[in-house]
Amino acid sequence: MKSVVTTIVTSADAAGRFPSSSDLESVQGSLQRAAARLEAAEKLANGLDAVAQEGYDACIKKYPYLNNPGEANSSDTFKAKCLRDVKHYLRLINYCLVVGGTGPLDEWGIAGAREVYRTLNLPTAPYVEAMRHTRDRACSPRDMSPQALTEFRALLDYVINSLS
Ligand SMILES: CCC1=C(C)/C(=C/C2=NC(=C\c3[nH]c(/C=C4\NC(=O)[C@H](C)[C@H]4CC)c(C)c3CCC(=O)O)/C(CCC(=O)O)=C2C)NC1=O
Repeated sequence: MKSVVTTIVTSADAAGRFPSSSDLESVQGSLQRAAARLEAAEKLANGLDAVAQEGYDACIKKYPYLNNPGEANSSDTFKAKCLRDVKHYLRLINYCLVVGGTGPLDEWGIAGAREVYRTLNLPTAPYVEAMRHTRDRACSPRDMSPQALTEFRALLDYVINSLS
């Protein structure tokens, strides 16, 4: 799985050189933020179901037409898949917090996602809204420390930007 460490070592290796001092600085920066990321991962994991449900509810509230006949939230199966998808993104964010890189999101949640959603006729704006709601709703110190919240929000923003 890709992490900041594997990414840097692999690219230095591919170029046939040792990691440069700026490479090492970025590894060091990532390790310094590791405690905050792990805190965010733990808090998110504890609340994952509730956080996903809230994000899902917020996106359907913003786009109620999705409940109309034939639309993507119109049956129990579709509703369950939508909630599951929101949960998938939060879980991928959780993995990213643990590894310290965007690899899991890139590989499983972003690369090729647009094509899949286009083929299934699923709009991406509701996904973005679920992530935006989660980002704006999360707060410190209620949910996590300020540093942990910064790490969590950065990954939510990453998904928002990638699917917008
Ligand atoms: C781990 C990463 C991962 C992701 C992200 C993922 C997404 C994903 N969502 C899917 C379906 C789906 N996703 C939704 C979702 C929604 N309905 C709405 O109203 C909203 C627009 C949206 C929720 C925000 C729906 C309705 C389907 C079924 C569409 C269909 O069968 O026509 C499918 C097609 C396969 C299936 O039906 O399960 C994939 C691949 N799968 C993965 O493995």
